[in-house]
Formats: sequence, C-alpha cells, structure tokens
Amino acid sequence: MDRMSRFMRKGKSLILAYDQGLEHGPTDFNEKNVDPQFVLDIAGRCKFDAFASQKGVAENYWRKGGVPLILKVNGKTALYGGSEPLARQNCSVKHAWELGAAAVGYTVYVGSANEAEMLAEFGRVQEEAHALDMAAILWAYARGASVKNDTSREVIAYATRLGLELGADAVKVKYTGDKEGFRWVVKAAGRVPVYMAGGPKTKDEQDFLTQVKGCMEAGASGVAVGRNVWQSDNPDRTSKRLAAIVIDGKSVEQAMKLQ
Ligand code: FBP
Repeated sequence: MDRMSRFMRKGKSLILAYDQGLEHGPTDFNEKNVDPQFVLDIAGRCKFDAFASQKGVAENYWRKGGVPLILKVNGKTALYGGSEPLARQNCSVKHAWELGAAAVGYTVYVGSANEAEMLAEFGRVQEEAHALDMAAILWAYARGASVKNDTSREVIAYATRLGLELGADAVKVKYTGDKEGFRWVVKAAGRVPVYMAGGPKTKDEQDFLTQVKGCMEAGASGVAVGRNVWQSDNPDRTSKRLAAIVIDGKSVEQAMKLQ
C-alpha cells in the first residue's frame, strides 16, 4: 500500500483537523467540542479519511483500528504576540509511528524570519517519516512581516511549491478565495496533492461549501477542516455535504439537499 492510500478514497481525502486546542486555545470550543471524544466520534461516524491532532489528544483518545491518524509533530500557541512565528517539533516521528499514525503533519510558516529553522526541521521529519513508511504532510502557511497578502495566488502557490520542493506527500494551504487563482496554486505543486484548510466557521454553510467546491474544481485533492465541521450545529449533516462535494464531486446545490 502506498503511503497516501491509507487516507485517500477515489484519490481524494476528507480530513478532520483538531489541533486548534494548541494553536488557538479553548476559545474555539464550546461545551461539546471541547471534548476530544466528541470530535473523534464525528470523524469515525461520518467516515472521515483521517483525524489530525497533537500527540496528547491522540494518546488519550485515539485508538488503532479506527479513523487513520495524522499526528501533528510541531505547533505553537496563539499567546505568542510577535510577527515572526516559529513552531518547533514537539513529538518525534518514531513516537508517531509507535502510536500507529498513518502520517505526520508539520507546519512551516513560509516567509517568517524563522522559516529556516522550520524548513530544516521538516527536512528531517520527512526523511524519518519515509524511512518508517509514513506520509509527511506539510501545513504551509504564509506568515510574518514580509508577507503582505497571505492569501494571494503568488504567495499560496509559493507555499504549495514548497511541498513539492521539500518532498511532502501532500501540502495543506489556505484558499485564495477564487477558483482561477487556486488552479495555479494546485499546478505549482506538480504531483503533490493539495488540501484546503477550512478557516473560521462561516455564518452560512453554503458559503463554506462553495469555497470547498471552488478548490476542488481547481484540482485540489481534498480538505483538512476543523471548525466548520465540529462547530456546526449539525456536524453529521455538514460532514455528509462535504463528502458529497469532495469525494463524490456533487454540486453545492446537490450537497445542500442532503439532510
Ligand atoms: P480549521 O479548518 O479549523 O481552520 O483548521 C485547519 C487548521 O490548519 C488547523 O489544523 C490549525 O489548527 C488551524 O487551521 C491553524 O489556523 P491558523 O494558523 O490560521 O490560526
């Protein structure tokens, strides 16, 4: 089995991200989704292709044999107030492998004054992951004072290109906001699958699904989303609609009819 087929269906992936407890803190959570079990249950029940979390959540809640795990091996908090983010490794690739993860995830803040450290660290993580037959997924987010527009087509295409240059098995980026721009973003990654990150929950679910449809039509290989699913009033219905668009290629109108 090749590294990516562990969490791809019909060449696409629907990934549920739940590392926001570290990245943003509990401010993203309510009484229900503050409980990792609530979110892990959505991932299993709604047949997500993978669940992405930090190691503590995985060690305490995730079990082998369920939804495949993508273990984030670096991260930082939102309490850091400076403009040049740095997220250092906090978990070894070997530990991710021992836990049973199918892949490791690593964030590089492209354009940050600290990017060199993250680029070097990702280089090691990628080699270690491949030696253990695990995929290495790059979260490539443009950040820092030098980055004027973090969702411009040029900047995001640079981020996906890094996925190819650095040997990532997939690269996850923010949406440019337009299908045409995202086509270039996908093209810049060559053969490396591109996933769209969700972002804050939209007021209207249809707006979110329209973004997802736009990135899929532009050639993306899936989405890795969190808040738009587990903050939804009806996470099961949102997940079903997402899968219809991402995996089955349905239109937004067709997806919105699903209950
Ligand atoms: P969301 O769909 O909730 O935005 O999650 C995607 C994600 O990449 C998470 O894995 C991560 O915690 C978060 O976005 C980081 O977002 P940001 O760096 O923009 O605060």
